Amino acid sequence: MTSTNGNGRRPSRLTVHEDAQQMIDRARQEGIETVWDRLEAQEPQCGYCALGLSCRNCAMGPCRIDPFGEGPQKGVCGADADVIVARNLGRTIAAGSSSHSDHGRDILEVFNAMAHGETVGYGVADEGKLRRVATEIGVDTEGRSTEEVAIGLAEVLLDDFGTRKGSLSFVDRVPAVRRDKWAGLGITPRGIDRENVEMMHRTHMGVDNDYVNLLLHGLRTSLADGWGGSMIATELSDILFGTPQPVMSEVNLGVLRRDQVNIAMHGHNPLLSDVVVAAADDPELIELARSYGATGINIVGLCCTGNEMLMRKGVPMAGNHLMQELVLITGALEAMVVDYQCIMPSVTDVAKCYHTQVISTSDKAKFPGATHVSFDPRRGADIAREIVRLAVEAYPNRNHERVRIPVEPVRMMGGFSVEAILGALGGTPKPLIDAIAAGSIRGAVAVVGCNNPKLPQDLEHIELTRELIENDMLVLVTGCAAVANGKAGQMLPESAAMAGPGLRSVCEALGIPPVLHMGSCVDNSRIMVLAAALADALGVDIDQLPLAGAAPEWYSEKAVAIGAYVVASGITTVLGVQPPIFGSPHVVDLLADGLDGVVGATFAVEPDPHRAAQLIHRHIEAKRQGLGLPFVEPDEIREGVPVAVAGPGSSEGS
Ligand code: SF4
Ligand code: MSK
Repeated sequence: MTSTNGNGRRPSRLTVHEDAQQMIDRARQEGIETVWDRLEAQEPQCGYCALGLSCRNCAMGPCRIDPFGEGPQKGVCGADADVIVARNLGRTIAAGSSSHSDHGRDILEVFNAMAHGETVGYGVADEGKLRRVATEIGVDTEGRSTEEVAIGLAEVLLDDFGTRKGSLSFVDRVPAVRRDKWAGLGITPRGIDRENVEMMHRTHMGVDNDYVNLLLHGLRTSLADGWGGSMIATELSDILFGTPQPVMSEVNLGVLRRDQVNIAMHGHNPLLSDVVVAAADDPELIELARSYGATGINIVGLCCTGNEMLMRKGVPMAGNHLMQELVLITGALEAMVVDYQCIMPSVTDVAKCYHTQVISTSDKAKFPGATHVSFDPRRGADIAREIVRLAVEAYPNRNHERVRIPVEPVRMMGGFSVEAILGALGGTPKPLIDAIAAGSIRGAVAVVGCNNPKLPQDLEHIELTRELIENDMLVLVTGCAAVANGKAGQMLPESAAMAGPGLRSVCEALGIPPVLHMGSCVDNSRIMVLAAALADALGVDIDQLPLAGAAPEWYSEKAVAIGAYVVASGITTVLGVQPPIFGSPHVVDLLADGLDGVVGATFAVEPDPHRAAQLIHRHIEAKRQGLGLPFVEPDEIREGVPVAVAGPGSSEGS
C-alpha cells in the first residue's frame, strides 16, 4: 500500500490530539495509507453531489442539475432541483434510521430469545427497568416472572417494527402537545419498518414529487428512529446489560498495554462486546496469555461499541471514528473485533501491515481479509471465548520492536443515563429545572456525532463544548463527541473548574462533570427522554425549552437521521459540516427557517465552533425569554473568537 500521506500536511492540521498526530507521522514513515490520504486523492469532490443535485434513482439517468442555471434544470424524468435534493435527503434519512433500527431489532431478537431461554451468556441485568418499561407500555407485570414480563415486552416491541399499530410504543413519552403537533402534520411515526419502506417508495421515480411532502415524510421516518428503533436499542440494552451509572474510565491510545494482549471492540452493538468483556476474565484464557509471555488481556473500545462498554463497565476507550486506523498503527493490537457501522473497509488493509487479526462477527457485515466468526446468541459465551482465544494466539506474532503506544491515558467519567442523572438530582428533574430557572444553568446542549476528515479531528467538538460550558450551558454528549471531550479532559468532576460560575457551582455540588456522557449514537434517545421529562415537568412543549443540539463533525447517514428527529422533536440543531442540500434554495429555506413554524425548531450550518457557540447561546437566551426566565439580550452575548477551520482541503493545511 502506498501513501501520499496528506501531501506533507502537518499532522497538527489534521487532528488536535498528540496520540493521533504521532500515529499519522508513523503511517507516513511506514508508507501506510490513511483516511486523510484517501480524502486528498478524492479531491476535488463532485460539486453536483455536494449540492445534492445529482440523481441516479433510475436508468434514464444518472442526471444532474446545473446550479448556475446555464445547463439542465431538470432530470430526464422532469424532476427539478427541489425534488432531487429532497429525494436524496429522504433516502439519507431512511438509511440512517434503518441502521439504528436494525441494530435495535438485533437487540430485540436476542432479548426475545433470552426471554424464551434460548441464549447462553445473556440475562436480565436490570429487573427494575424491565418492569418499569413493561408497565409503561401496557404489559401486565403483576405476579409475573421475569421471563414472562420480558416475553410480553418483546411482543409489544416486535409489533413496533411492522404495521399492526398506529403509533410506536414510546411515542407516549412525548409531551401531549407535541404529539398533537405531529398528528396535525401527519408525521406521527406508525411502524419503524413502515416509515423506512415508505420513504424508499416515495423517492422512486414518479411517486412523491412535492419536496415539502417528501421532507415531512423524512421527519416521520427519523421519528421512527429516535422514538422507535434507537429507543428500543437503548432501553433493551439497559435491561440486558445494566442501566449506566457514573463510572470512571480512561481514554486515548494510552489505554493500550505494552505487556498485555490488546483487543479493540469496534462498531455499535453491545451484544457481542458484553460477552467478550466477560470472556477476557476467563482464567483459562488469562493463563494462555501468560504462557505466551503477556501479563493479561486488555479490552478497549472504539466508536460506539466502545461507548456502550465504557458507559456500563468503565472499559477504557481507545478512540473515536478517525482513530480506527491509527490504533492499528500502534502495532500493539492483537485483534480488532468488529460488529457493524462506521468500520472503514480499510482496517483490514492497515491490519495486514501488523500482526493484528480483524475479526468480523455480524453475518450482515463481512470484511474481505478478516476472520469471520459468526455471532450466534445461542452460543454467545462460547463465541466470545473463541474470539478472545484468537486474539491471545496472535500475541506471539507481535513484533515488540514495532510497538509504539504514544501517550498516557486521560481519565474521564461516563455513565450518565437519564436514570443516573435523575439519581444525581435526588430522583426528580426539579433541581435541574430550578438551576435553569435561576439562571445558574442557562440551558442544555446536546453535542453529538462523528468525526469527518474534512475538519481537524475533534477541534470543533472541543472548542464548541469549551465555549458552551464557559457560558454556563450544560453539555450532553454521545458517540464520537464524547471521546473528543474525554480526551480534552472536559469530562471529569474537576472539569467543573472549566465552566462558568453558575454551572460550576451546580456541578461541584453534585460531583458531576459539566459535560455528561450519555452513551452511544442510539443513546441520543436518552436525550429525547430527558427533554420530554423536562417539558412535562414544566407543562410546556419541548420546543419551548432552552435546549439546542449540535453535530459539529458529523459524517454519517445516521447523523442526518438523528439531526432530523431532534429537530422534529423541537430542538434546533447546528451542523458543522454542510449537508448536500444547497442545490435547492427552497429546501434550505424550509429546513433553516420554515420548519420553525411547523415543529418549532430548525437546522443551522456553522462550521466555526465559536460562532456556533454564539448562535446556540442566543437561541437558548431567546427560549429563556419565551419562558419568562431571566435572559441575556442578544447584543450582550460576546462575540466568539473565530478560528481558521482548516482541514486537508484547505490551502492553509501545509
Ligand atoms: Fe434522472 Fe429522474 Fe431517473 Fe433521477 S429519477 S436519474 S432525475 S430520470
Ligand atoms: S460511531 S455514527 S462516527 S458518532 Fe456511533 Fe461515531 Fe458517528 Fe459512527
